[in-house]
Amino acid sequence: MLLYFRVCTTIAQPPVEVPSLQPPKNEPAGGTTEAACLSTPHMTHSPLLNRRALLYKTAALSALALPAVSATAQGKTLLRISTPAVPEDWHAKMWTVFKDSLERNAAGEFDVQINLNGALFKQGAEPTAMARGNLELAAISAFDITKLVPEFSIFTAGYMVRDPAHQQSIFTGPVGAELFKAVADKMDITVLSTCYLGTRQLNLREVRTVKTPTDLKGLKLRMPGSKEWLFLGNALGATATPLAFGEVYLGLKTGTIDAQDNPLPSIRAAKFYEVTKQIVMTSHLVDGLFIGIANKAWRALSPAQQKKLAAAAQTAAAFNNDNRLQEEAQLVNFFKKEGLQVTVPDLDAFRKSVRVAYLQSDYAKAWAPGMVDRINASR
Ligand code: KDO
Repeated sequence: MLLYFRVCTTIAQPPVEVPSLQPPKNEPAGGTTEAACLSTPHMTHSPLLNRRALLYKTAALSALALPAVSATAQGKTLLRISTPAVPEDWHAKMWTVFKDSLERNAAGEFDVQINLNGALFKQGAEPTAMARGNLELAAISAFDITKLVPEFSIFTAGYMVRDPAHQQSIFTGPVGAELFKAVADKMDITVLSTCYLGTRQLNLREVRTVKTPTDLKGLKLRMPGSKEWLFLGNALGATATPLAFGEVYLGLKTGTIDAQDNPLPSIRAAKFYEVTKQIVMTSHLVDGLFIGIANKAWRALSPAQQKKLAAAAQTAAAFNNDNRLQEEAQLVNFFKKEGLQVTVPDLDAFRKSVRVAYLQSDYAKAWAPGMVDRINASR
């Protein structure tokens, strides 16, 4: 599986001419995201989406007045990266691998600036920062993409993707190509590779018997700040509450939240195990991040530079994927040694109830006909 996984998704997107339609939301780091404040139910063609699209179009058009790409005093092409990831996590370390690869293969051509911990842009604000010409690269989530590409919400649905190999087969195949084309058209972002963020599990402050979704009733479960994330938390049976990643440790420590969900490697890297007592192996989301570059920056590169950059993104994703998979397989033992209880619930009960919640939701209305079957059939 590890070998298979090494082959990262690389989708060479055709240049996109139309300005993209993405809402402005790159506010200074910290606080909850714009989306967290928007609690109206998701509608494919809701007035909210139209307003968002209009605001985004305005931002994109004004960005066209800016130089196509930023250059440093040394004449290097500036590549700014922003991520909420903590330095210890693989999807933070992979950016150093990306930078090293470019320094090796394109010496003196790029100035790669890596900003971790959401220090440059707050979590989820990266796509708009890219549209405004303030950021060149980021690893964006399906949840962020869904805001402008509603059909992408199929990858925010619990239990849709079976496992990491299935995830790679989807995004290296025709489904991935189709959806990344939509990302390029609507967000003006070229996806270069797909990273496995890990399989999300529940992580509780106090020990609780959890067999079925009913057992999570009343549990204040922190989710990232958007209505798509909150939908997932509520579909699991808990009471979802939004909080930025950087505030989760304190929230667990002080008890303002009862639980959070993240893949095991992130629970280790962000040290959430220090302030929690249980991990419930719900495996509810095989989560991914997509390394994307703003098309304005992408189009300003020569074909040779594009090739080197795409290769660096593949190398970085492969580094993340391999290490994360290896670590994920060993972490249950680590958490047990740290004194946490690791329990397995009735997975069928969770799967059934979460699937029903999504299939009956407005999200499913935006999924292309037959897409669930195509995803299931991806090998
Ligand atoms: C989180 O906030 O729980 C999450 O895991 C959501 C992901 O989409 C991603 O933003 C991730 O945080 C950050 O990269 C921090 O690991």
